[in-house]
Amino acid sequence: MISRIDLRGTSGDPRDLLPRAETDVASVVEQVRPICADVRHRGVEALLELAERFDGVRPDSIRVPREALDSALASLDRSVRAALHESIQRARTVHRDQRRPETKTRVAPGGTVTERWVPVGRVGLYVPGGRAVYPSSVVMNVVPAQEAGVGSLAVASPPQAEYGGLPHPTVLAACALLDVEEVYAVGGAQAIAMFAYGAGECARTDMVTGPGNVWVAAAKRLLKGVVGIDAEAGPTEIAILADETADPGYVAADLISQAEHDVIAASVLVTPSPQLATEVEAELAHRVPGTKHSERVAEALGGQQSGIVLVDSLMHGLTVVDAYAAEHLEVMTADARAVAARVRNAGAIFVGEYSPVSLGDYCAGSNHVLPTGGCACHSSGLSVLSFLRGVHVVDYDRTALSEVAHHVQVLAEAEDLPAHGEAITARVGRSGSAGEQG
Ligand code: HSO
Ligand code: ZN
Repeated sequence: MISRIDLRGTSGDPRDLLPRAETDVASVVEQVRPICADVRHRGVEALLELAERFDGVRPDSIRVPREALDSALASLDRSVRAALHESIQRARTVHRDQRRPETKTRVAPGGTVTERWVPVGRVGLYVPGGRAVYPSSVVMNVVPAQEAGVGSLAVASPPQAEYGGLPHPTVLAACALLDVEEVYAVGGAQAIAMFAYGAGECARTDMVTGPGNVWVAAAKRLLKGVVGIDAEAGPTEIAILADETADPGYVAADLISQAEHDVIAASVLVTPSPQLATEVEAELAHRVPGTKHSERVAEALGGQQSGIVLVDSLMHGLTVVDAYAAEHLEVMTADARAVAARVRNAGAIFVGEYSPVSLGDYCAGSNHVLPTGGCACHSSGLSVLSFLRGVHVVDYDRTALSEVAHHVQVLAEAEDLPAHGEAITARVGRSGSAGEQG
């Protein structure tokens, strides 16, 4: 069911040989454009009509009433409540440590540059609905925003016909647990447009984050600039770098765990051990039929985006996983810590046999909103830093300005921007001596 890709004996950049999902966001952008324009011009009325068209239900109002949040929390299963609570606590512990103190650098006597970290003012968090109901994603988006000090925070999630036009009750309960009071029953591209332009009670936001399907990704691509975005989240990926010491049952269970998300999810094993490959194939054949979403899993594992990649050695495997830059990378090898320390490109790294991706999805304390599609070679997952801006505060006195004036004037002239130089001359005159200073 899962294909093999034999990279043994090859060298160089393996990217074109590796399996990868292709989601065509660009082709959807044109369909999303009129939706965004409609929300921009007709606001709430457009949102209600779009809900009817795409979600099959017209909510009573786009704003979820406070009572609906309270009652969702009151009727939340006790063990789910306890688990969400634990997830929130652990995420808070980790994300709190990501806060940055301001740094003040004395560049010259009388001249300082301070980097001040300022939270984004207002953020919109998108939480998917429908088949994927992820209260855990509420936690992973809200906690870093709150820990960054974002003052105003709204959540949007699609209205569900079976819940009378409200978002899924577990999503609402998670919002209530996190003290998020501003929640909208709006889904898909139109939710991103609502956050970008504002509509009715929902004031426009400065930034939108959160996962979503290809429509959400297309809306983010279209509205980027009007509003800040985190990333266009693609389908979930797991890569596992494992050697002959790995437990094939664990490897198979973890490949299946992320394949469960979507038929286009990617599960990739990279191993120098043909024996492990064979054992994992046997484990998959044994486990897939027994798992609840076996059809979806089988399609994901059998898709061209998944595979077992054979490599010459662990070193070769490291080259391959770095080139792949997986959203999640598990390292299940002898001395896994040392091997993991050599990895450069992955959204998150899971070390050894007791740190599976599912732990990170819910309760490790790490964030599960991570770069997909190879973006881990240049981007990070969601964190407190995603919601902070580093603002440079430049503070020079007259002496400090005089001391460097000549260099500024020379560079201004070199760029044929003499008015730049004149802004300095107006203050400290034309300084010739700085040239001798070097
Ligand atoms: N693995 C997903 C996150 C998730 N898993 C949510 C379960 N619920 C993408 O990182
Ligand atoms: Zn997951």
